[in-house]
Amino acid sequence: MSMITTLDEFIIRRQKDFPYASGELTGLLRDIGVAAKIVNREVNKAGLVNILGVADHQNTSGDTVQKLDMYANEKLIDCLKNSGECCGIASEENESFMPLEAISEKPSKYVVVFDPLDGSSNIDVNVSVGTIFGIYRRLSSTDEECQVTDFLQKGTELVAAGYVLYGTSTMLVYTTGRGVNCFTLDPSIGEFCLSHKDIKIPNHGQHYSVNQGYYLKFDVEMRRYIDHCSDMGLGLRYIGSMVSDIHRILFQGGIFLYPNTRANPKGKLRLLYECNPLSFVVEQAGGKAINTQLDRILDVEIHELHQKATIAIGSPDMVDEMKAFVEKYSAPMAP
Ligand code: AHM
Ligand code: MG
Repeated sequence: MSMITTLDEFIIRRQKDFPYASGELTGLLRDIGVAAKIVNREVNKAGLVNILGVADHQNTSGDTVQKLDMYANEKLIDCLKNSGECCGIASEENESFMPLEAISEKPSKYVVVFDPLDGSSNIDVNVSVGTIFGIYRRLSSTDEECQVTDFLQKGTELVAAGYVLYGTSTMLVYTTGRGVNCFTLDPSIGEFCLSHKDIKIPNHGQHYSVNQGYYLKFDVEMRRYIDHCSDMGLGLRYIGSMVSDIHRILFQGGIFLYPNTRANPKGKLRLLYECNPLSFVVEQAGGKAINTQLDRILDVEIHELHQKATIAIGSPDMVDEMKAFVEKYSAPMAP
C-alpha cells in the first residue's frame, strides 16, 4: 500500500529544509488549509441550503457579492485571526486591509492577501470556484500595526502563494518558491493528501482561454493573436472562473488571456489578489505570465490594493508567441 502524505506532514517536512525557519509560515499554510476545508464544506452543500443568491451589496470593484463569497471571506479572516501567525490581511471583498492583533508575545512577520471565492458568478450554477492566496513578509516594524505598504509589494516578493479549487475534487495547490505541489481533499478522512508532486506545465497546450464575447472590444494585436489561435486549430476553453482555467492549464498546457477591453481599459482582474499569486504558481511550474504591455506580472509595481491588471498566463511557448504577436501588430506602420 502506498503511503499517504497529508498537507500538514508535507508542510512540516518542508520546514526542516529551511534551518532558520521559525514555523510561522508553516502555521499559516496549515491555517489556510483549515479555512479551505471549512469553505469547501459550505460550497459543497450550497445547492442544498438557503445560502445561494445575491446579497444586497457590491464589492469595492463593483461586482455583485454573493452570500457564499462573504461566508468564505469571514472564515478565512477568522482562521487567520485565530492563528496569530499573521499581522494583517487584505481581501478582495474588503475595501481596506485589516491589521490583526498579536495573540501572543511573539510578533508575527507575515501578511496574507486573498480572493476568498473567485469566479463567484458560477456558484448558483454549480460550476467550480476557487480561493486564491498570497503571503508576504511584512516590511513595517513589529512594534506597530501593519501598514498598507506591507501589502503593496511586487509579486517577486511573495513568500508563498496558491489556490484552492472547489471542483469535482477539492484541491489545494501551492508554492513557496521551490516548485508547485497539489493536494487533493480526501473527504473520508478530512485531509488534503499529496496527489501531484512538483507539477511542470507543458510548454504548449491545445487550448486557449479567453472571454471571446469581448473580441470586438480587444485591441487589434490581441484580436490577431486570438485569430492565430483559432487558425492553429486550438480549442477554446473558458470557464469564467480563473482558478479552474489556470488549473487546467497547469496540467494540460494552454494560455489564459484577460486583456484590456473598452469597459475595463486596465483589465478586470486584480493584481494583488488574483494575478500575482497565480503568476507565482505558474512561473514556479515553468510557465510565464505577462501583461498586455508585455511586462512580467510579478515585476509590476503596485500602488493600490485593488489595482487591476491585464494578463496573459500559461505555457511558456504560448506566452512567448502571444508576446511576438503583440510586438508585431502594435509596431507603428512603415510610412
Ligand atoms: P471575481 O473575483 O469577481 O469572481 O472575478 C474574477 C473572475 C475570474 O475568475 C474570471 O476569469 C473572470 O472574472 C471572468 O470575467 P468575465 O465574465 O468578464 O469573463
Ligand atoms: Mg476574483
